Amino acid sequence: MASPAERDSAFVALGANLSGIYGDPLTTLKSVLAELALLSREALQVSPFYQSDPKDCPPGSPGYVNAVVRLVPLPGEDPFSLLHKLQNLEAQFGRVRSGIRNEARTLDLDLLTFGQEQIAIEVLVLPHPRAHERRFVLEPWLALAGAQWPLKGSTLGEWLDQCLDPPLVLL
Ligand code: PH2
Ligand code: MG
Ligand code: MG
Repeated sequence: MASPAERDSAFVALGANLSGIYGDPLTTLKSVLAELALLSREALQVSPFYQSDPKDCPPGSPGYVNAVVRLVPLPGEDPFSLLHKLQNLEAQFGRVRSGIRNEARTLDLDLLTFGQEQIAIEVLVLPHPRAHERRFVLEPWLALAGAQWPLKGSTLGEWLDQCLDPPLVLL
């Protein structure tokens, strides 16, 4: 059974590997926290910030800064309305999409989970389909209270133990 904290939480992964209008990647991620707080009924929980090697990115891609936050969605919010707001924030923070897979970006906001919702359609898959194989997601996520992989099988900690990605650098 999911605890109330798990039922009510949405977890969002933050990433950036390009400087933008708000400054370098770390400054960008810190700046967007104020905007994310407006999408939460409770105080945002924020993981530590980490530097990570680019994974599955075009050759020569810059290193990333990553973190995970927990928010409690506003009344009436659903996964699609929250996704839309996250995408608007990416654009507000200078994200440009040229269509190249995993190209460098000023801001990436990935919805990892929304309560216990399971969705698999083209625009949104929940839980995030690659979260469990990425150290840059698992490690910050595990730093937050209520973090739990919502599907049967492995726990977040077990996914992290199995993960072969290189270590992150704590910022
Ligand atoms: N995001 C990706 C692809 N690769 N690598 C790191 N280290 N951090 C990311 O946030 C990241 C990535 C796709 O969104
Ligand atoms: Mg991403
Ligand atoms: Mg994304």
